[in-house]
Amino acid sequence: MSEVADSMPQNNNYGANSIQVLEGLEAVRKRPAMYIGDISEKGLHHLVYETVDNSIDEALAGYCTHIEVTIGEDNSITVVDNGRGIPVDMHPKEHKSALEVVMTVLHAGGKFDKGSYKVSGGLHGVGVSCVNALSKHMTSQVYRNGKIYQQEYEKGKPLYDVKEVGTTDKTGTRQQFWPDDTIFTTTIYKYEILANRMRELAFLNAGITITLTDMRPDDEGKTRTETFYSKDGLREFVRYVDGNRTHLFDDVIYINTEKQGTPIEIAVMYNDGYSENIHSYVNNINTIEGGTHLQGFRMALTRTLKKYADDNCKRDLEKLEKNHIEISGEDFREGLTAVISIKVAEPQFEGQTKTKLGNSEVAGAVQQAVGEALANYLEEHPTEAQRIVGKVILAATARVAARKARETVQRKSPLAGGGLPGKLADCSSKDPAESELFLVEGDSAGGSAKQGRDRKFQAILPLRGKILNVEKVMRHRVYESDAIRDIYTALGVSVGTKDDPDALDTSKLRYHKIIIMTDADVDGSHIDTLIMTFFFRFMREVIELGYLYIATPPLYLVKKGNKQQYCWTEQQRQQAIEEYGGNDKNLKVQRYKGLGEMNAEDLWETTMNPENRTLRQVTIENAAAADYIFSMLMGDDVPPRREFIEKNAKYANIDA
Ligand code: 0RA
Repeated sequence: MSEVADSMPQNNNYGANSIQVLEGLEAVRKRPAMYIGDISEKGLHHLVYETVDNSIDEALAGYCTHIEVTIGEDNSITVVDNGRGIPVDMHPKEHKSALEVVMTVLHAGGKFDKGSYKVSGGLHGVGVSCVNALSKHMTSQVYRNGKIYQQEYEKGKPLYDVKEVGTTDKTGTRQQFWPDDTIFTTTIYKYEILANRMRELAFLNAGITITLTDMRPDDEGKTRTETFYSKDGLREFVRYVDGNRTHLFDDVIYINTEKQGTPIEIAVMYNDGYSENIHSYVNNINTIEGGTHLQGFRMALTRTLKKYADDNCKRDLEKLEKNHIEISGEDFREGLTAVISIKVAEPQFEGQTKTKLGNSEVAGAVQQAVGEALANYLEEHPTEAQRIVGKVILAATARVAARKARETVQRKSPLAGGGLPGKLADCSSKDPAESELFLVEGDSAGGSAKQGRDRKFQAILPLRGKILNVEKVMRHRVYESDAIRDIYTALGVSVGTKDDPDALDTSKLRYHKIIIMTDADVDGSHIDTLIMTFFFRFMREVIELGYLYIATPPLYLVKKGNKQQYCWTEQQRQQAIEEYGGNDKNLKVQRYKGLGEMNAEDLWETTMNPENRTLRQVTIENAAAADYIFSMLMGDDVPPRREFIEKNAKYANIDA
């Protein structure tokens, strides 16, 4: 994308000019998804990140300490910082105020500041002019030179030249925008989504204070404010995400250095769990698909720990050898939680969601940094080093035991060799794109679902009772669980992680909609969570591809004579009662206690029929926040779980 305004002369040649014309803000409004990812809730929140990122850049340059984000009562967003203020003087080439150029020209963000390179930036790094283009109204104010300057825009077009509107003794920038509801499918901001990102930004950029305020009154008429500030940065971040787990030792292994011009910051903790949780960032962007920085980290971890064990733990290794157990890379990462944050001047983002770092030079830089720092740590902390090695040996032993268990289970299974589980009522279609698998709580609801479904594209797998809590058991228990084996054999894949020989091959998935269908009660919600935890820890790609859903069965049936209505909320129930002339004894309100109480036809009409049903798609807004929440919901510590459930019950249709 080039830095050219949308007012280039029109001509009929398909030359450079024509292409550049398309790069104006009109192009952003024509194809918004190309610039901000999508036009749904995700893209809507992206507007805030894009705006805040400019202030973060100003902070990283050393000129800004406070950023205030406010959700207005009218769902506008205001971002105020105390930086130097965007320059307002005339831009030599454009003959416009620099502020106007920043606000109306694509990619003009860091153009005036030659001293520092722009390291922050939203996922798409498109600049605040995109936010402007996608807002029905935007107001920019700059506090600078003792004056307040202002310009307003509609759909990215200035309403007047930059003007002075007052005086001030402060410096900084204030941006307020109202997202365009003709572009976005929703313009209602979610506090939690913004809070998770602001918390993350505060951890990633130690020393910056970010406040988030929601002016929309809640049920009790109250507004809400939180301040995010981290003195210790990643050290605090890793303690926070791993806070619900029990640690091998209390230390955070911390690295903060620069190698080959790449600033590298890493914090590591070891817990007594079985999963690997690495959260990696490049220029404050969560690289969920990993990349070269992660490669370098893993390589250094494996090599350094291996060398330490070879030099210091000969006896233990001999024992392993006797039992024909070889340590593999993943054994070094069991129970490891890490946050990796690096800054790259010209990042190359690859992969399906453009969140995989491709710069090859980064692997070596990170490997060197981690290799040196970790070797030092191990030498200086023999007790902690012993605990890590002990854990690695246990992991290797358990992994070999798990493989044996799985092989035994597969041999025992009459369906070994690609067969499908006996409980599965499969669909006739073989096209994954149109096929749906319902994971149904209980055999009786499973029966109704089998009768009610459209067998052409809907398959049913009944699950008896609660599935295993994978957060709390060793891998082999996961492989041995009947219900979990039924799920992955029905899906046509095997359980695994990225480096595992049984890595998930998503091209083999037999269904592209996997729909969890449980009762609308506490047990049902618990089963939803257990199944989501399984997918999050063992088949995260299924969620990332958008294949996991939750069905929403109705809560009530309101009936009078031959009229009836299904209701999903208390409000709908009241409305239906009113419509039918109020509560006389001829009126019947049935509360569905479970799916089993619905007959096959009702279940089809309300919950399974694509024409009528509402599916909730399971998404990962923020991987670090999800890690924290899953480990908390499934962990041992009761008080935080109770608090979370009490706070969120009203969103979840749970009646306890
Ligand atoms: C370039 C130069 C200067 C400030 C900024 C950019 C700037 C941009 C934004 C966007 C949001 N908040 C911001 N704060 C500052 C100042 C150059 C100078 O004063 O010499």
